[in-house]
Amino acid sequence: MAASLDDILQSHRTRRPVVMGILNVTPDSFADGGRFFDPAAAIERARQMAAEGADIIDVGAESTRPGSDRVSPAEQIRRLEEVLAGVAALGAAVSIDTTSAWVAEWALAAGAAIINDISAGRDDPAMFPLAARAGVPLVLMHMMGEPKSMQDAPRYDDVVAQVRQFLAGRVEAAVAAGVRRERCIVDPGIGFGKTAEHNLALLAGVASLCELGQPVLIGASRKRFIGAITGASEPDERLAGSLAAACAAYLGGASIFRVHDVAATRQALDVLRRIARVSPGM
Ligand code: HH2
Repeated sequence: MAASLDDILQSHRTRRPVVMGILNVTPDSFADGGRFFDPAAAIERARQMAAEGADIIDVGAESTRPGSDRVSPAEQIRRLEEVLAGVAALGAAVSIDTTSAWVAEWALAAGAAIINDISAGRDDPAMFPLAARAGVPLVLMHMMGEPKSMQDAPRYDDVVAQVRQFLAGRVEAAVAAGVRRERCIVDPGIGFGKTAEHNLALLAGVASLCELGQPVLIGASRKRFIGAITGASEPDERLAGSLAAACAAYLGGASIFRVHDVAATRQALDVLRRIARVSPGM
């Protein structure tokens, strides 16, 4: 059974691993760009991920890979039009990966139930009021700079402390705008304005992010730092490294995982959860 929205928002307490499958309706995402641009292929891919145990299908129509250009809200809606309702009918909750309140509002009306905003409400001042009005879970992600330029020599004094402080501030800003605190999910934004060392520090420092008291989401799947460490140059060669990152983050307290490989992640985290249950020290 896919997790309910309540299960998702309680996952940091229950330790239920929540798997969010990635569906990019884009011609250019780094790992699967173009493969699911066709609406029928996109819905079929979502159906497969739901069957493999995805609790959430994260649908995005704008690639945010390093160096990417922005996609207008109207074009995002055009790409999503023939896909979203079909995906929402599958049983898993749908999250809409956008920084535009207009796109998010359209997607919620078409069946989405979660907003995934990688700008954490900074791109569009209408996003927090929308999330408050709609009463939906809201993912707030850390990003240094913006996708076009974020990998140009990012620098931090203490990446974990700075990301934590940023996320705490965005939760307070969302709450001030009327979003209920228990509906805020935080995400350190692996790969968004971070070197490989920064990403590793954040994965090792998940426990500190969990102290904010919100569910923590981690999106490390197939990302470039795994290639930098292992030499796996193609994104689809990075499954084992992606699983290691998800497992490490789970042990640190993260409970929601945005991934390309749903079946493998589901299996790894379900086994890890059972081991953790019989091992009080884990
Ligand atoms: N990463 C990407 C997109 N959206 N959302 C959250 N909350 N956390 C993430 O880490 C995250 C995200 C990366 O996007 P892109 O480069 O388009 O590729 P893909 O969607 O295949 O991961």
